[in-house]
Amino acid sequence: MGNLFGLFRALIALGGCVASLTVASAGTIAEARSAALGTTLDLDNVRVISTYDLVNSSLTRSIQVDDGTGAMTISGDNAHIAGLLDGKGTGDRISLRGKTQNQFGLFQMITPFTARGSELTGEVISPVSVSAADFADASATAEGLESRVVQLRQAKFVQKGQFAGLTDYSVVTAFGTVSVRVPSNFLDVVAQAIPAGEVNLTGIFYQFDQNAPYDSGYQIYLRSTTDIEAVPEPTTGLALLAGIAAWARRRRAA
Ligand SMILES: [Ca+2]
Repeated sequence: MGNLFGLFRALIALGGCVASLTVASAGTIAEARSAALGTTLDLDNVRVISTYDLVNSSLTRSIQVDDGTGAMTISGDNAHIAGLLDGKGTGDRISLRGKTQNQFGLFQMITPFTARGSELTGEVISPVSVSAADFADASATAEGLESRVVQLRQAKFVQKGQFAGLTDYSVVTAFGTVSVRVPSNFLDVVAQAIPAGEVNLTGIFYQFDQNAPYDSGYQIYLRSTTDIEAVPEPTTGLALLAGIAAWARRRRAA
């Protein structure tokens, strides 16, 4: 029995060697995107930018990574993702091998994964500032923003009440309306009050599009209550301006 097990392991190892010979040369996220879908390839030294579990399942999850060429989502069983992270988190770096996939327009890397290393670098992730135009159908910027941590400023929810999981919301900005999704029932934002006033929203730039050419369905995926920041009332700004004007008048008069 022990010998059989040993043989089995040897065969798996051999399979691994054979597979490694057929891995397409990649390295960067841009190279992964330009390869044919379903290609097994390497991502080298990509930065983990978000580890919030946005998959509505207790068994599978996703994370987002970026490098100098783009960002992407990595999806798999909890154990597989934990293996890739190897105890590291947001701001740290990982290298991996996986298979590319397009799921409803979202470019991803899926199992089988091979963890190829990780590094504790603790970089600070700054959200990329976006506006409503970035989310428009056939937007020229959307694919480059996909899977990035983004921030949409001065947005107001159309809906009232409480957030529910697996639900789309709309926010109105000065430059148009954007779709915001609570992608899972397991997030802390579920059952929290939908803010009535203006907010700055952080989240993941996501796509859900069931039809080729996959150039629509862009949304922000909310991850946590900490992604919602209240914007001070406009009157505060006006009061400040009035205060400065009064000070200037006094200064001139002095
Ligand atoms: Ca896409």
